Amino acid sequence: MRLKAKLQEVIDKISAKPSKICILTHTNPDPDAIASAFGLAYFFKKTAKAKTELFYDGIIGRINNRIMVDVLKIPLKKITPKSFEKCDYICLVDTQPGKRNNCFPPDKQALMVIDHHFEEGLKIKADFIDIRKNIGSTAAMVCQYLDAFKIEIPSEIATALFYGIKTDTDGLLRDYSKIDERYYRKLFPKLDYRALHSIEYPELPKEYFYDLADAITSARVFGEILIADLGKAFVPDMTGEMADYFLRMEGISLVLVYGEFENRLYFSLRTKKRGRRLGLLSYELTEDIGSGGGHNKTGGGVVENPLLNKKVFLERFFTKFGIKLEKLSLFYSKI
Ligand SMILES: [Mn+2]
Repeated sequence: MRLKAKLQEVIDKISAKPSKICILTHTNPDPDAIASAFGLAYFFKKTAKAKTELFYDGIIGRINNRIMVDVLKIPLKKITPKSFEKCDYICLVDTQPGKRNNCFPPDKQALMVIDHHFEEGLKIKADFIDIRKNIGSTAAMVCQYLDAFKIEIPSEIATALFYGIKTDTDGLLRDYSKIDERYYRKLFPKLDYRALHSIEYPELPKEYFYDLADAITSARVFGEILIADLGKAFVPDMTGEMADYFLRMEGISLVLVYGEFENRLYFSLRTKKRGRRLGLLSYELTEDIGSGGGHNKTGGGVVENPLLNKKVFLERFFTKFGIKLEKLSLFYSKI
């Protein structure tokens, strides 16, 4: 098997001397990135007896994700300027060197790059590159690695990987592949159901409801499109959370939610329709003013310097869908 042979080369390389392997997620890690880092660390532990450290450089915003790290005891740490010095090798999960959603110096050589996002024209330097854009989650790719070496997956890692696949594919309903489906089913008997429930239905901070109120009062509709402005979001991930929520509104097929956090504008796009290519759209909407990406039915990104660029971003979105400002109406006046 080709994949196994390629993985074996990595294992041989790191086993040659005692080494520390650092695993880096994207800036504000989602469950798929967190689970992939956790699963990959276990892979190294079992195959190479290697020491690992798990890093991110932004914030773990979504309350579910914080609880996930907490209850599954995932040793994910915020990176410091000195962290890379401690690493003999660095792996990136759910992101790639050169993408703006991670802090990895693009000229540096990585050990492994494992991702399922679209990005053209990046020159990646790594011993092992596995980038598959037709797969729904990085977590399912890590499951494949564990499977290739017949490694039994303990409950806390199974729960993390399952939640990673579940959130990235919306429970196998969006942008998923046969591989996601296979491991979603395979992991199911191993789950810690109590932990999973506490991750999926956590207590929510008051700030969550303030943002929810802002989202609802600001929401405007234009045909099947809903746009909401959170003003200042309490965490960047609130845009995704609210976009998922609004997509459940009847008659709505495309949602844009944006909000400011620490002088940057974060946005999320969601659709129910096929073929909208929201990842590519996010990329185009942020050209020269930020960064964006995603998949078919989900997209998102960041706009730098919102004072200057928020208008540019919104105008691009309005132009793309032929939205006229005066035709936007409050969503509740439509019902
Ligand atoms: Mn992912």
